[in-house]
Amino acid sequence: MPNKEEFLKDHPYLFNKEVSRSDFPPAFFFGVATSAYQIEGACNEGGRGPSIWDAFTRREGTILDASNGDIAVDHYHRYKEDIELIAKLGFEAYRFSISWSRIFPDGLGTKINEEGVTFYNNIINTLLERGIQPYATLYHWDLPLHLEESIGGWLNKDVAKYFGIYADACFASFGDRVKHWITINEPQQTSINGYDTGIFAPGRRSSTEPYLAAHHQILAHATAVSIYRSKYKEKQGGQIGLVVDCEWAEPKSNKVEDKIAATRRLDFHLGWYLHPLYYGDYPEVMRETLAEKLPMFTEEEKALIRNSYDFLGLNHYTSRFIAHTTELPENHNFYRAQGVARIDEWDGGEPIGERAASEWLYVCPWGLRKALVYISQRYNNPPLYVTENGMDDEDTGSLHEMLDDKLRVQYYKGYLAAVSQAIKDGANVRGYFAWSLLDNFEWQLGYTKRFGLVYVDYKNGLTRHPKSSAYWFARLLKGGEDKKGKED
Ligand code: GBH
Repeated sequence: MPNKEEFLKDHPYLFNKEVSRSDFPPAFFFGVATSAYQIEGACNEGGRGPSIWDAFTRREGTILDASNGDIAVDHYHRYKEDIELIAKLGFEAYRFSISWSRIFPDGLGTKINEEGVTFYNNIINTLLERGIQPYATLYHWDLPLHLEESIGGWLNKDVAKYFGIYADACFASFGDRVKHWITINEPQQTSINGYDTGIFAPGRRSSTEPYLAAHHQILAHATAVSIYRSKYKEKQGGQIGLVVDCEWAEPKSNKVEDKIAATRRLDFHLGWYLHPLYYGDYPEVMRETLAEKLPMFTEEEKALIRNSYDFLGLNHYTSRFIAHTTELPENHNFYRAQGVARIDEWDGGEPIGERAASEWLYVCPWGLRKALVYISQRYNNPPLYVTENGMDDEDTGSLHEMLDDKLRVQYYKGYLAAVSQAIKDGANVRGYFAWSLLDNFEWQLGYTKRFGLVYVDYKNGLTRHPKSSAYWFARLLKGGEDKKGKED
């Protein structure tokens, strides 16, 4: 492992006392992000059909606190109040996701559900009235349950066709006002956690299915992009892209085998999706390692997927040291395939960064700069957005304590400084979204972890209370002018 003191000497930007708006280009903007299943609730209202997460959360033992998103934080009924909050804090953009089964309840695309369209029209119109730019994600993990049950969901190639029909309906209904579209959020999580570790819906454990689920997500993405470009882009003048997630992989040592292992890890995580979108096929190292497990693209499909994005989004939270290894975990096919060890401490045993509430999340701002610069250099400097970045707290303290989220303020200071450095290094980063506006349903961890800038009081009518970090952003965005709340 690297020596902490020596390593951090090379990262002086982290020790800037404050970041300010002037550290970013004038056109750079700040937003907040959410996703439908995590906040909306109203699972049986407005004609919504069930999704795979409704079914998964009902299976015993899947969710830490046995909860679900039936009510979530009731955003479906409180969207006006929530958008009011976004405006009050001074954010200029809002990234939300559309629930596929609110638009097409059975996913097949035969009959559009007008109540679902009205709900998202209300959101979009309310945002625009407040001068907030909508960034819409078409898929944040909530596949219509009927598609899972009737055709096998992401394991069936036809899912790409149905996704195309759904995307088309969204472009037609909302594209006069939505100018930034994200097809799929973190395809890697659906592939690995949905089909390898099984901790996410649909909860399968297989050594081959993750590669099929990924393949079909790539085709679904490219199908939607091709529809947007041929039918809507010219008229509507918007942009469309994909959001990938990536933990930064820092080589454990200067040894060649560790450096190669770190690059291999990035190829398995980012390259799995970005190589097809850029070159038309998977990274060579995945073909070599996975052989016949990795599906093939036809020449026609290669032409469809190549260059199928106007921008890329990166969701980034944390980093690890990576070493070459041949001792591989038994129960995790994906790590076995990669031949890497993932290390969370410095030389001497100190954690790689301060631990957030989730076990996987350590505060390592330097990794975000490296990840952005890596994507820029490896994929020909595309327009980039940080589409998620944030940390969680354990749900322990009193309301008063939970609102004083000092570590989150530190987190954002460090990570924003890292974004500003990446831009100075030449990365074409155009905007940044904090995850998340509200405390919400954190998937397999239920409501036990809180990622919000705004506290949601689950025991008292789901009332919203901005945390110190929210006021910190408000001051940053208003250029230092003091609003409500106090400095940490
Ligand atoms: C994002 O994924 C999601 O887009 C968002 O919906 C979510 O709320 C946010 O993260 C916070 O988690 O349990 O050790 O196997 C980021 C990628 C995927 C990282 C799930 C952690 C679980 C790791 N995350 N993963 S583990």
